[in-house]
Amino acid sequence: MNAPIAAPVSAPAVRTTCAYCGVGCGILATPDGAGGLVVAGDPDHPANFGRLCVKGSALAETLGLKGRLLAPRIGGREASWNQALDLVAQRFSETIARHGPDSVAFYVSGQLLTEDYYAANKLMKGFIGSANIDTNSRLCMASSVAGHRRAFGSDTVPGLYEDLEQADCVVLVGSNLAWCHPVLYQRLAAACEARGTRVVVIDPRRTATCDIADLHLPLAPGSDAVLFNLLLAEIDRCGLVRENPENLAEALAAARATLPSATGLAHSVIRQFLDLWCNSERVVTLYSQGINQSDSGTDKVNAILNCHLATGRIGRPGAGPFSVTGQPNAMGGREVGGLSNMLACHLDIDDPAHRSAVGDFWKAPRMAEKPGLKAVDMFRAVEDGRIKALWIMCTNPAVSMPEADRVARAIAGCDFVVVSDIMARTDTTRLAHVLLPATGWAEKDGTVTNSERRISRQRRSRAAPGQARDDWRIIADVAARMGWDEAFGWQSPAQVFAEHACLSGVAGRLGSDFDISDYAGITEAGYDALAPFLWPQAVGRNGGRFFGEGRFHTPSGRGRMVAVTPRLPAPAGPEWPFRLNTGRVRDHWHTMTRTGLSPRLSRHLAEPFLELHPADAARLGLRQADLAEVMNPQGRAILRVLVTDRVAPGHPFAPIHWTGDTGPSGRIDVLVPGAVDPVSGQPASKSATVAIRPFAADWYGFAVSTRPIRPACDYWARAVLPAGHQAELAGRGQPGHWEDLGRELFGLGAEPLLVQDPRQGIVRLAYLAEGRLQAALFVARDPVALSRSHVIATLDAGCGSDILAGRPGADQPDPGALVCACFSVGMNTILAGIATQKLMTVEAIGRALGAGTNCGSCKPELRSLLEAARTAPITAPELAPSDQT
Ligand SMILES: Nc1nc2c(c(=O)[nH]1)N[C@H]1C(S)=C(S)[C@@H](COP(=O)(O)OP(=O)(O)OC[C@H]3O[C@@H](n4cnc5c(=O)[nH]c(N)nc54)[C@H](O)[C@@H]3O)O[C@H]1N2
Ligand SMILES: Nc1nc2c(c(=O)[nH]1)N[C@H]1C(S)=C(S)[C@@H](COP(=O)(O)OP(=O)(O)OC[C@H]3O[C@@H](n4cnc5c(=O)[nH]c(N)nc54)[C@H](O)[C@@H]3O)O[C@H]1N2
Ligand code: SF4
Ligand SMILES: [Mo]
Repeated sequence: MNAPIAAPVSAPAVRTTCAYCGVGCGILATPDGAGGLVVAGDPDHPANFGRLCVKGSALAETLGLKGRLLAPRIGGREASWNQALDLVAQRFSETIARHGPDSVAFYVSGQLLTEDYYAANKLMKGFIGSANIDTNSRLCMASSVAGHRRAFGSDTVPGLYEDLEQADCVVLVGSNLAWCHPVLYQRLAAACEARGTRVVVIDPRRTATCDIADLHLPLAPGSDAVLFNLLLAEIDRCGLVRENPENLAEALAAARATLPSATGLAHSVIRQFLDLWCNSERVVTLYSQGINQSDSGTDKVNAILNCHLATGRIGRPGAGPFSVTGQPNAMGGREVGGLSNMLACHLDIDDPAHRSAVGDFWKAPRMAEKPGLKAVDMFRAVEDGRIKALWIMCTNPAVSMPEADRVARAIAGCDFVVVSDIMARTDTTRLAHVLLPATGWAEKDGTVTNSERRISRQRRSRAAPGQARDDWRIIADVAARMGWDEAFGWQSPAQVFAEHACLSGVAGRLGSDFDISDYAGITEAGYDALAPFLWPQAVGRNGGRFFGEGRFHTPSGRGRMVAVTPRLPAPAGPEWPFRLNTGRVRDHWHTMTRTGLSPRLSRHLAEPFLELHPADAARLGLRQADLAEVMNPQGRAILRVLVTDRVAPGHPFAPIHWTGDTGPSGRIDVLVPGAVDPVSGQPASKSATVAIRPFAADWYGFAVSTRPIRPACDYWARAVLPAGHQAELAGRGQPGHWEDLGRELFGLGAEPLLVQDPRQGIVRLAYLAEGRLQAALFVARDPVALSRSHVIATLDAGCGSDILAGRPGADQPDPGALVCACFSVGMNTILAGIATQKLMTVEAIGRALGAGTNCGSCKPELRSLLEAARTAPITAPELAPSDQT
């Protein structure tokens, strides 16, 4: 892949917002005249000021029609919209009539736009009359929401992004900001450079984010509340308590009773952290899934909030707790009340006055009277038949839910399942009776809210493909067929937005912090032109920080501390001795239905893996690039071993992204139990206990092909390439004739070039057509060692039988594993540059090789290569398990 060079274009740029993470970067999308888009950062957007990370800048590569769901389907057969909508409305109405409103459910997503989300929530909570609508935000933000509500009396994020730039100290807890919120990370890194901001990373793993850390606390997983209780006790000891929140004495007593040992950290390291936090008036504690995704997640959140409440370091420039949201519209979902225990506009479903205000506004025939089922319980109710009709929108629970196999079975066994998605084949769409094709990013209009409460427009720049429709319209069409055409009679997303804004005014009068009633009368033109703005936005209230004056949404108006007695994860027992940490990689998004389409994004880490400490690896007899079988009573996965001391002994890490479609034995949530936080109902997705052993494959393979590869062996993982596809393979037993395996994999009948050394178990096949490489398979008894980058570069290019050597000729350099995705710069190229051109800094590498000069996402890796080159010659690939040469 060459560098992304903007083509000359004439059509005007459309201002929109990124499809991916909660940073919410502004994008300028310009039609390229050939059906595609050129994507650039919007220099005027206050979230990113022109920056984009690698995922955002690769958005244009993911917009093709390949794999899209282009027409409704019933039972696998294409159907008309009328047939599909009639069927959905009829089956939901019948089920409700026969079994009551709680016999149906919606499972939705923080990737819906606010208008979509508002429509779904209104239909379920006001018209069907159940609160059985929950969202993948339950797996993501629920503990933060619950913690905010306990502490502030409302789910309010107090701070702004600029606080990260104004702080003297930024503490990142359970957040891999460098990979998961890259542009925010770059803003922080720039502030460090400019004003020497001190950065602390609290994470059991040494992540790429540690690149800018002054201090890394590799605490024992789950012990965060211990650490923040120690901090609270220290705050008190130093006389830093400035405020008088509720429960101060109780929280302090609990804090004083907490012992440091459970953190597993050296005393001196804890001391440094306490001193740094206490001595920094301007301190931001930013947190994410390392806090939320825990069976004590809400307590962990409150242990953090306690420290900010006690010191009054909240809602002031450079000071405050900061829960960063993951999905592009996680915040919008909270605003519309998309969680089963919320109402709309941050109102409370348990409060009769709130229910009747919303009911009156909606002219609702049947308001939900009580909270509905939370995600894990919802799928259990699907499993045992209490839920008989389920509509899943914009999320892939057969992959991403804990107990994923059980969830998939539950969906498969449900009487009636509807899935709205943009893609035809996901692990979840496969299980649906009715599939509804939705428009995706760049094809739809609406709004999203980012982590700092900034509402931005997503704008359409392309026509809807096939028969795809906007999610809000699909929901409204079903609602109309269920008899509520008037309440769902919107003609545009602007009208939905205006209604939501109007309702927020009602909520504002009831004391809600979420009030954007200034926009209640917004016109189509106003909506088209809407510039990014912070909420609230109403008479006398606009934007800014919350709680700086010490007034909260609790009945007393004071902040509320929570006495936290840390609950620690039970030690892993002898049978399942490892605790499996899970999370994200730099270049993929969740279940990869979009990032998996981009060759550029698929090269960084092309295979599911298990990061394992060298001591564990030695004990288990596992070497770099071996396969490991990871199992527990719930499920089993097979993963490529990446031996690294970035993880602690006993605490391996695996990414969440692989699916039945890209790597079926890499589906990590089959191992994650359905244990949840008792307050928030959020699953503990980062702490499954597992056993690990070598997966004894008899053969390993690496394949490339210009056409899709169809593996059917014990282990496989595939990825797209610029000129086709690749797959890593492994199996037990001998797969008979290798030519047959080739035929099966590639669907090619032609005679391959073949070299074979049966004694060493080596087989190499290459299929050439007119001198160009169409497909190749490299098999060995051990993990296949060859130059993958060379083979990949040769695919669909001219070659001879020398391709079977699997490495470039002596005269050609081998670039090695991909590090910089934007400019396709490999690790060997960078190491060679460090060694021969004496490149000593990230900037020097950028000047000489281009790496790191576009989106900057790989800078932490460049720095660690520099560091490694300084301390020792590198022998094993540092990052990508897939390029063992
Ligand atoms: N590249 C990329 N970016 C993304 C996403 C993506 O899929 N890919 N997804 C988006 C979404 S929806 C989300 S929610 C965010 C998530 O963003 P993050 O929360 O930053 O990402 P994770 O990798 O899930 O987990 C963060 C860290 O928590 C650590 N951790 C595990 N257990 C503990 C613990 O007990 N204590 C502490 N302190 N840390 C612990 C892990 O080691 C991990 O490094 O990312 C968003 N951004
Ligand atoms: N073990 C473990 N499990 C986890 C996590 C973890 O850290 N560890 N993290 C959890 C978290 S924080 C999250 S957020 C979830 C994410 O998990 P999911 O939400 O399941 O993952 P996605 O791949 O983002 O699924 C989005 C789906 O919506 C489709 N889609 C995209 N755009 C549109 C659209 O405009 N309309 C419609 N209708 N569909 C669309 C996509 O094709 C895709 O199928 O995973 C959770 N699961
Ligand atoms: S940081 Fe990257 S993924 Fe997140 S919004 Fe910005 S460009 Fe998109
Ligand atoms: Mo998330």
